Amino acid sequence: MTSWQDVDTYAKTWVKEAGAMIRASFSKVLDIQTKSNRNDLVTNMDKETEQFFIEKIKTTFPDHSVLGEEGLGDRIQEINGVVWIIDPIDGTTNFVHQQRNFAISIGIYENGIGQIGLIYDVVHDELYHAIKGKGAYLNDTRLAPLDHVEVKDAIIGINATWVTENRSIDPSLLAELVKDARGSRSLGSAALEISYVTSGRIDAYISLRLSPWDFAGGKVLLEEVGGVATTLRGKELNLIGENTVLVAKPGLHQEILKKYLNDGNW
Ligand code: 2AM
Ligand code: CA
Repeated sequence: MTSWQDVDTYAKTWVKEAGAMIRASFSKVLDIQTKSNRNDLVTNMDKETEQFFIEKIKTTFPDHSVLGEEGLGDRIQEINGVVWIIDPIDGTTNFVHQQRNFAISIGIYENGIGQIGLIYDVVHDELYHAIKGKGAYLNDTRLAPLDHVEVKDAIIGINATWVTENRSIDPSLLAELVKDARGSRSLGSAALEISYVTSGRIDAYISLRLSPWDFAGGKVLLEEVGGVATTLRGKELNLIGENTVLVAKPGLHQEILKKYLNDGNW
């Protein structure tokens, strides 16, 4: 039986290797395509990076499965056994437009329980990592448990989409939150924004539409420092399919849910 420590060591080596390949790609011409619409970009690097992980995982851990954003892994209906939930590039729009503010995100789950979380900010060389029960780290520094903060002193990570007319939520609900908070920020990579909550750079992060690979790694990291990740109705996140996501420091999570989201009854 392989230990999580061993799996983590392999995963970290591969993440660093993939990061170096992505950095090297900056000097080459990218092949950019659109997926569901013209704002939904995918590049050859998204696909090549996912394929890189799949080959490494299948060779080293033949009984592990892979759920990847680009769909090159396994067809997964349930998180049974060990599943690597991978976003090879989270924040592809940033990758294409800014060559920064994107991340490799990996969550390794066993029968639905998160065991390892890795999020690599490729350009800043910041690796957020955690093994369940052993604390969360940013590179070599252990991250402190999250402290309490109220909305009025909080920085909220949120995309302006959710405070303007949209198909998912009445924008006036979250507009109130943004008005009451000390500030709002939008980085454009859910994985990085959840890492930022984990390290205390922001206090909460909200999205109305995320896929499992956007938050799987982040959820493991966040829970190691006492943070809370649920849907915007306060329910457990579903690892199969899309979710609304509210990630925050513990007391703040409750305050947002209760005061701005009517205890999840919106
Ligand atoms: P991506 O870059 O891997 O697609 C902000 O756009 C964040 O939301 C990013 O983390 C992005 O991930 C994710 N995202 C964008 N469009 C999405 C969609 N339709 N469904 C789920 N996640 C999405
Ligand atoms: Ca992606």
